[in-house]
Amino acid sequence: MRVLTIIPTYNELESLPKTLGRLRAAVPESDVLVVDDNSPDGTGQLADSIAADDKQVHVLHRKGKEGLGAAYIAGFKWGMAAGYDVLVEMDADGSHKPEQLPLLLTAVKEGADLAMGSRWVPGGSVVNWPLYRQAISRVGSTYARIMLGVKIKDVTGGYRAFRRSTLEALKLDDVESVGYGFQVDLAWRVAKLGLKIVECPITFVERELGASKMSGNIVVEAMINVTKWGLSARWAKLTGKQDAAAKRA
Ligand SMILES: Nc1nc2c(ncn2[C@@H]2O[C@H](COP(=O)(O)OP(=O)(O)O)[C@@H](O)[C@H]2O)c(=O)[nH]1
Ligand SMILES: [Mg+2]
Repeated sequence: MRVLTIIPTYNELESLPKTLGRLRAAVPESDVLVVDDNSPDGTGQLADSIAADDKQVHVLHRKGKEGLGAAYIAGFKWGMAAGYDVLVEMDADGSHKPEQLPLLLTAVKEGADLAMGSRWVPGGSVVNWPLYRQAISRVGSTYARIMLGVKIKDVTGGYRAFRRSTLEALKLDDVESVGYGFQVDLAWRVAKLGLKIVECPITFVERELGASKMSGNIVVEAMINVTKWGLSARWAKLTGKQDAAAKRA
């Protein structure tokens, strides 16, 4: 299995080298793609200098900050074109412990089409995460679970391993959401296709360096989208018609 771990970055100058070092040590067989949105702090250049010394590290430079979703989609396309079998999503800030990546990769090896790191299954946990962030995550996940009828406990989580065929089955060009909405959107699309999703317990550690890019707008966007998708899927069921949202996969 050729594995590519995709790390999106925006101003992660302090965190990125630590996370990359841990990842390369913990899972040396995984290649890495840093997707940088022209970070003003020079993260992109730092990634280039690391890549110059390590042929398993690659960098994709984008013109400007277009959000996490757009960065991942560009990374997925790069990885699929390069022939990887498994594509991993991992934050740059150390919140997703590289040492736990083997859990996700094992789940994929054992048949999962999508393995998701989960804070909210037995064995999962959060460290140093402010209570208000935990509340947003738990309430948001529960709301999405009810609205969309998915069984996933941590549907906004961003530590994931996709089997290549899973991404090939999704219409990636239709995915517009950013931030949490993007993660919910992808998980829902995979669930609707009836593919096998496995949640693996992880320990999510709040970043020690740098600042979060999550904003109120991103949370509101996710809530509005989940409401729209859920209502339109229900409406389609009631009227017996397939609506645009229900057809999307
Ligand atoms: N390329 C890119 N990366 C982003 C963008 N927004 C966030 N990220 C990265 O996405 C990951 C998660 O973001 P973070 O701010 O830690 O979100 P939080 O953990 O929910 O507070 C980090 O690696 C960020 O650098 C973006 O617009 N473009
Ligand atoms: Mg973070």
